[in-house]
Amino acid sequence: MKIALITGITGQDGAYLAELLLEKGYMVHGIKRRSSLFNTDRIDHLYQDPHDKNVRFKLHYGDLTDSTNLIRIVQEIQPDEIYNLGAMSHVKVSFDSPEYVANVDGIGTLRILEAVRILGLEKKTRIYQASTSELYGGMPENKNASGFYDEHSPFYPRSPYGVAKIYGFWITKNYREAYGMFACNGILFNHESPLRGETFVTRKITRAVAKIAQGLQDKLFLGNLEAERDWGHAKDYVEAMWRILQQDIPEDYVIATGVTTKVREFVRMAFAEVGITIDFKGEGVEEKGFVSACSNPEFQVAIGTEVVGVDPSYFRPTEVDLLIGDPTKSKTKLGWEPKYDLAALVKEMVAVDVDHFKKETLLKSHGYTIKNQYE
Ligand code: NDP
Ligand code: GDR
Repeated sequence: MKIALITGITGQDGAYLAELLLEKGYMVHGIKRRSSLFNTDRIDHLYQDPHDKNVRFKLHYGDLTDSTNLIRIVQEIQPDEIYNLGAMSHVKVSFDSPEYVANVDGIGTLRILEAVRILGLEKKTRIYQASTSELYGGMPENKNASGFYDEHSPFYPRSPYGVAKIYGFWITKNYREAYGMFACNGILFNHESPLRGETFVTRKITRAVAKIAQGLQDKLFLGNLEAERDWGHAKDYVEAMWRILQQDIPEDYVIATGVTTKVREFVRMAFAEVGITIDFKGEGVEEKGFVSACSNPEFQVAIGTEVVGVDPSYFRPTEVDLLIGDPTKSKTKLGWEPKYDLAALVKEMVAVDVDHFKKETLLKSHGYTIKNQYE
């Protein structure tokens, strides 16, 4: 039985990857941080009682800032594969805690590589590093001749997060070249799902759509509506991570859909899922979204209602305007093919959030309240 260790197992990708590896018959170990509240919502359905026989899922307390802890865990479990997904992953927040993000996302990657090296596991343990399209920074002049970012495009990170991740990228490549380690970067473009953190733009939008449609929220405030992203589904992307570590030769791969869409268009698509048509008027901070039609009798929102506004506090000091990736290498070498397109992704995310808030409303109407930590 193969043994995998996932850092960041409590996050969006960690949860999908753990599911995938369990399906493939792996013993899955994950590192979770100690928290004063439960932080395992996304993986609670995978929990196995440690007293049971044949347990294949185990969590360990730990942190990417603590080498001693990482070395101990790697020594104890002797993993065949490590997926380093742990990170402070919010680009905007990285401007507020730049030193922390450098420590976790940058030096944290070094700590994983060193743990493997110190323990003499260079030839046994394969390492996946969660690199990101944020490395490119959306610089238009760095796209390839076809207008995409690929494995050869130069990097120009535009946030403390991107700068920390560029260290992670290069140290992974360096350890591969210096010590012959099977260490690979997946340069993943944005990927979303119903498990996406609530403060990333897609999930913020789908949750707000679900609440506005049900009369639980009046208005959604966003930042830059002009930003364009290459959005895929996290479920497809964790499959690519696994494939990267199953190759004969360690290499770096871009994982993307090759299609880019504006934030404003994502808003339109999400509202359309509940039968609400949005018209945008104005420009920049003056831009607003109004309901121009509401075709679903279940969700009545009056025509003309202002449901979207711009709040400059969500703008970033330096923005990544447009990202679009070229997945040719991953399609040809890994045989990877995404199953979801953006329409299917939006449909699933909105449906899950609508269902969630319907249940919450039902509970409230019967005198129960659920405290949502994100509100
Ligand atoms: P999430 O923010 O959902 O999850 C991040 C995970 O990292 C959580 O489990 C979190 O724990 C954990 N973590 C945070 N800080 C530490 C720390 N100091 N030590 C150990 N673990 C820590 O991210 P995603 O699942 O979306 O992304 C997974 C990885 O892929 C990240 O590295 C991200 O930067 C990268 N990435 C993501 C993309 C995307 O579009 N989703 C695209 C490209 C790269 P806790 O639950 O306790 O907060
Ligand atoms: P990103 O994702 O920064 O690309 O990083 P996010 O969803 O936060 O932003 C995407 C774009 O939307 C614009 N935007 C807003 N963003 C947020 N969060 N909130 C808003 O209200 C809002 N309004 C507009 C942003 O300015 C941006 O242009 C994600 C993370 O998962 C990273 O960890 C990962 O590396 C990259 O994707 C690839």
